[in-house]
Order: sequence, then structure tokens, then C-alpha cells
Amino acid sequence: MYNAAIEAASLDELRNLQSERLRTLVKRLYKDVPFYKQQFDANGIHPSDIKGIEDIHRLPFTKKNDLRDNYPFGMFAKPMDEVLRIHASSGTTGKPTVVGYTQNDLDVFDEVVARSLVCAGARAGMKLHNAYGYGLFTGGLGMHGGATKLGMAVIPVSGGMTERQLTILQDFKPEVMCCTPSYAQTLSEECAKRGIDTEKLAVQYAILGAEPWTEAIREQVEAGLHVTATNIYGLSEIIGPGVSQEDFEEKGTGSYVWEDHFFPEIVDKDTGEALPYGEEGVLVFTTLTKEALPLIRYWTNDICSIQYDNNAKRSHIKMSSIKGRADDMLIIRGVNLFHTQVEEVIHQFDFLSPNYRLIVERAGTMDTVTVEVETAKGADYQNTVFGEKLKQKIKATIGLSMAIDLKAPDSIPRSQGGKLSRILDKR
Ligand code: DLL
Repeated sequence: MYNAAIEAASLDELRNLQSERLRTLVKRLYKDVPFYKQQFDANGIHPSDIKGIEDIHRLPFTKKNDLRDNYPFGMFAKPMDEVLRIHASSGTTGKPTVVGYTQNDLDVFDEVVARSLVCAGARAGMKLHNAYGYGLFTGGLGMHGGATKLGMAVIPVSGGMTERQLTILQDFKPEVMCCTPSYAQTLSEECAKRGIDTEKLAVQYAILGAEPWTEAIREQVEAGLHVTATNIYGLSEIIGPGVSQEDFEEKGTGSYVWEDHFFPEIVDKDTGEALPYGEEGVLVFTTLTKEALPLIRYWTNDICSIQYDNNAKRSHIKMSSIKGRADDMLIIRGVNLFHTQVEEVIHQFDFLSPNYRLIVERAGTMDTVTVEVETAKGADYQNTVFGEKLKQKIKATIGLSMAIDLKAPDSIPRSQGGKLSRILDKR
């Protein structure tokens, strides 16, 4: 079993542990990674200047480009004979981001995923239907390792082949499932189409992540699959899934960041200035214990806020759900827009389903957004009043005029297992 005591550590204990780990980390990086030696020297910082975690803001950020410039293994802090696994995340353009793990890194990965599974409601002895992709993506193997450590029976279904997923859900009777939220939507709809009575399925908990999602999708998935759905967050560069996890009895209050391993900060997206708890900005992580690829103040580009929750079960800080990535933010006629903002408005209308996408086009010098959204089953998609209501609400809450294209159920492309893009940019 993993050690749960750390989840109740006091703030003083956490800060002492983080300080000790950070001091060791900067010394090691200065010695072993030429990129970091050069960064520290250029910023006039010597490892001995870093006395504790409170000095972290003195260290420079690491950005995705730094990993690209040192592609594939240039930022590794351990020789290849100590590296036991390599993953990579495919960016939309250019070379993938490559990450490596030592035995200790894989142990930490298992540990934080096991913690996350327990936080989501899973227990030893249950079966996990793992529909995250296996392969270079960290989702499949990452969840697999943590579930094995916890003592679950893992069903390594991987993504896609929906028909087979449904057979396994019915016949193998897993109590827990994990996949992207958009794929959980697909599975829920396919059950309805095939007349599968989801109340009879054994599955109780769904652990959803790898892409932004909101309460709209939670409601659809929970009602459609009869599960309790929680958020899991992570990124390959920091470890993979299991950087943070929402508790199944504290839904909607944010996800615990396992801050004994991953120290979070929120900074201003333009200035890099640290922001106070509760304020929204770019999430930045320092890996306190990683060996093969430790990163200092890694700029995730994900937008959220962090805050302690004194009424919570665990002492670790919580992060809000991710609004979107700074580099996926649309700027439409001067207004910043994340697709999750539209998702939240759609959620307010019973006659709409959370199946939607945003079509962005340029007419002359003007950028325009069309919201394609399916009506809920039984609602008339040709009823123009529905579109008008959505249009007005979007204008009132987001401040943008968008065209609305109401669609019949089942007419917008669905997730086939991986991450789903909700934006079709035709500019
Ligand atoms: O998506 C790791 C993962 C696998 C997380 C399975 C959760 C479940 P990458 O492919 O490197 O790693 O993509 C990381 O995905 O920076 C976010 O932009 C986004 N992301 C991941 N989890 C969430 C989430 C995995 N729960 C990038 N909510 C991150 C919103 C998420 N966005």
C-alpha cells in the first residue's frame, strides 16, 4: 500500500519537506543539467542562494520551447542506463515533447496515481476499466501502474472500439472507469442508443481528465452512466495523470495537488509575477522529487487558480478546474475566450445538450464565432427561440455576439477515445 500519512501533513511539515527537496534539486540540476547551469548563471543565481521553498520565485521559468530546443533527451538529468521508460506528448505542430522516468520516478508515478484513485472513490479489490490510450501518451500506462500499486485489477482496454468497451463494461463489471470526459460522453450516449440499462452496470466511479471539462459534462456523464465523476489532472512533463485529483465526496471544490512532489504556483500570464491564492493565472509546477527529468517552475500554460480548503479531508492545496490553455485562448474582437465559458452557458439551458463546438472564421477583418450545439433529446432544434435565448445569454455573460447553429442530436463529431477538440478554427 502507499503511504497516506503525507496527505494529512501540516502546512509546516509540507513546507519543510518542500524546502529540503528544493535545495537538493537545485544543487543536482546545477551539477547535472547544462541547460540549468546556464540558466542559473545567466540569472546570477547560485544553488546556495535557495534556502527554502519561499525562494522559489527567484528561479527562472522552464518553458515547452526549452524541452523542444533540447529534443529529445538533452534535459535529462540521469544517464540513459538509469532511464526505464520514455513517453512523449504529441503537440499539434512540430516535434513531440519527450519525457523519461527512472525506477524512482515510476514509483512516485504509481504512488500519486494510487492516491488519486483512492481520492476518486476507488479501493483495492475493485476493477479498473482503463480507457485512456496506452502508448506514448502517459494516460494508459500511468493509470495502470497506480491501480496495480493500489491492488486493483486493471482492464487495459485503451481508447476507441466503443462496441468492445460496452461489452467489457457489461460483462467484466468494473466498479471504476477512467477516460477523457468527451469519451465518457460518447460511452454514455452509446449506452442509451443500444438500450443498455446503465443502472445495472457495476461501474460507480468515473475518473475523467486530459482535457478541459465543466459541470455540464459532469451532469451528462453522471446521469447517463450512473457514476460519480471526478476530475484528474496532469501533464507528461510533470509526470502524467495524477498531478492532482478531485475527491469524490468534495466535488466542485477543486482537485488536490500532490504538493509533496509537485509544487504549484499561479503567475500572471503576461508578466510572470506570482499571484495570490484564489486568483486566476498560469499554473506553474516544480517537480520536487523527479530524477530523470526534473523541471523548475515549468510553465504549463493551463489557466486556473489554487487555494487551501480548510474544510477538506486532506491538507494539500486544491486547484480549480482548468479554464483552458493560454495558447488555446481565442481572442475574438479583443475579447479573450475559452470554449469552457460557452460550455458553462450552454449548461444553463435544459433544451441544449453539452455536445457542441465553436467554429471560428474570418469575414474581412472581423473574426466570427458560430456555436454549433445539439438540442437535448426531445427538444425541437428548428425552434428559433432556443437559439435566440442562447445568443442573448452568451452576449450578456461573455460579452460577445456569436451566431448560433442549433443541430439535431447526434450531428456533431464525437470523441473516439482521445482528446476532443471543441474548436474548429477556419481562419
Ligand atoms: O493529458 C495526462 C493525463 C492523462 C491527465 C490522463 C489526466 C488523465 P499530456 O498529454 O501531456 O498529459 O497533456 C497535458 O492536458 O497541460 C492540460 O492542458 C490538459 N489536461 C490534462 N488534464 C486535464 C484536466 C495528459 N483534468 C495537458 N482538465 C495539460 C483540463 C487537462 N485539462
